[in-house]
Amino acid sequence: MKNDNLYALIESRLPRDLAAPCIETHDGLVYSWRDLHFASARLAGWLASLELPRDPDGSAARIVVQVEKSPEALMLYLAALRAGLVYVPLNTAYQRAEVEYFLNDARPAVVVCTPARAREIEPLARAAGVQHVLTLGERRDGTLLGAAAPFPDSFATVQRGADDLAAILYTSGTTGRSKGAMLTHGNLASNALVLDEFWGFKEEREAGGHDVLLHALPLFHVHGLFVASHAALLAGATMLFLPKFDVRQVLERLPRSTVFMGVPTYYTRLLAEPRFDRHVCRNMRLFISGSAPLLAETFNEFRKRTGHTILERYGMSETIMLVSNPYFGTPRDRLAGTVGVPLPGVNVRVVKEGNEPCATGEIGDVQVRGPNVFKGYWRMPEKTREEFAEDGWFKTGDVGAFGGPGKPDNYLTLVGRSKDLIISGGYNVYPKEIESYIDEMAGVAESAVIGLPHPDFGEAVAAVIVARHGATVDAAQVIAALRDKIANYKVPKRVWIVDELPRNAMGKVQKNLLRDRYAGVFAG
Ligand code: MLC
Repeated sequence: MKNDNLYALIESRLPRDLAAPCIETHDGLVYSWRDLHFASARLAGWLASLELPRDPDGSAARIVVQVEKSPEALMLYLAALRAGLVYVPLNTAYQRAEVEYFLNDARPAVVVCTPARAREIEPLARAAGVQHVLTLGERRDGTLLGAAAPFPDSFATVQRGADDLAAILYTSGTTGRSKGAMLTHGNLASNALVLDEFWGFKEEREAGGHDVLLHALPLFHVHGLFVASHAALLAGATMLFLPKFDVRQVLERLPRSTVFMGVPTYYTRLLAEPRFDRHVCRNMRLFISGSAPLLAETFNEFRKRTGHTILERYGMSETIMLVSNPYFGTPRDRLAGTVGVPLPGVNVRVVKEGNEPCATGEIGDVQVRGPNVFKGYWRMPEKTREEFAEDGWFKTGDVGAFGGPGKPDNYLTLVGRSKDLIISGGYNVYPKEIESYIDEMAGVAESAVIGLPHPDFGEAVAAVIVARHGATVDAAQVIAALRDKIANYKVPKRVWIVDELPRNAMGKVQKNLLRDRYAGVFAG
């Protein structure tokens, strides 16, 4: 019987020479494919030995992981797949209250956190009923690897169907409550296979080439974990692992690399570096950008400086990748300002009221259907129903058009969002969540959180606050209080205290006026 477990696919693609380098770390350690396969087997063996029962509703046990990036973190993800558990990665920037929410929502059986935060996280995990709490540090420290050490370096990957859950990714929502997007083995495998061909990994391999992926993204979101790592794992490519994006380290490694993936901030930071030029990029075949809109200015400057044309693509936690500019064809087929064409097997439509299709060039809501589309939000059936159209298409929340002046009819351009969402340095921030924390603070009557243009992060979070009658609110204190509660990238970089918020005739806060008023504050 065919095993649809994603790891079965990865295993089938392991290079014949298992001694070949799979991951090279920033400090010069080299992990072979054998290391990856064997270590993930030991970890899977340990996970299986825990004999974690399914929930009464049939859900497989969850493992929540909040650790820094390391090869072992990737091995742990692969081990969770192999053991048939549901992997739930958390951004390391999440603060206590955020982690507490995720633990109570995901109800995991196992939690792995950093040694540095064990004292803080373990009590939260125990309070959420978690029996197994282990730690994993960036330098193979912590309790996890010791627990797995006695287990054999082979493990028969657990049988899973395409529709079985592989991961839950938390995405914050318009209501301020984060939702867990449930991704199946089938979602992940189908997307990885499509990208293997669409982005030329297969062609490169078949032509006898060897891709080297410079991996500078975090390992807890779709971009770094699913798109970048899966691409390399299926391609047998070597990954040069950086713990985080660092211009100097990227410049040092680019001459040895063939593929790089990043958010637009990575590209603007590289362009700010005079040493970044054609020579540094001499072995590169592909630069991919995603997670946030790439400015045409960055696209053009990059082409001028390096001779390479950035390939912009479009994805999200709920759908992994859905649309991409082409790899094959001429670089001129990659169009600045568009996210490209629907990926093979993925259906994308732009609709207006009543799900009526829009004409070419007409702006409407972007919806998607296909094997990449997630199964729904973890234990939120109503939310899931709301986010799907009656005929089963997923409403992305993005607004855009196919075609239009000067663009081929099958190219999608995104022009906005129907949801109130800020994307800062490639991270999604929902204003409602931040507003709910601010509105709870003493002396605050109400607040409006907005995204403002920012030269480094694309957009930055800012807040406009009205104090209660007779109360004073201090902007610096608001920022300091938020730092303890929410991930650092969500904390407003500027806070203004005003007498009132602009409202329209319906009483709705006019955030567009606030965005106009403060538009230039981060400029330059
Ligand atoms: C860090 N800071 C940010 C920030 N990242 N502020 C706003 N937005 C961000 N994204 C702030 C911190 O709060 C801190 O402020 C200061 O910058 C330094 O922190 P740092 O951690 O040292 O920053 P740095 O390493 O420079 O990080 C910036 C970054 C990082 C751009 C390299 O944010 C990053 O790697 N982003 C990628 C996100 C990503 O992977 N997205 C993919 C999501 S998947 P202070 O005041 O405390 O000093 C997805 C789907 C898809 O969206 O399609 O891909």
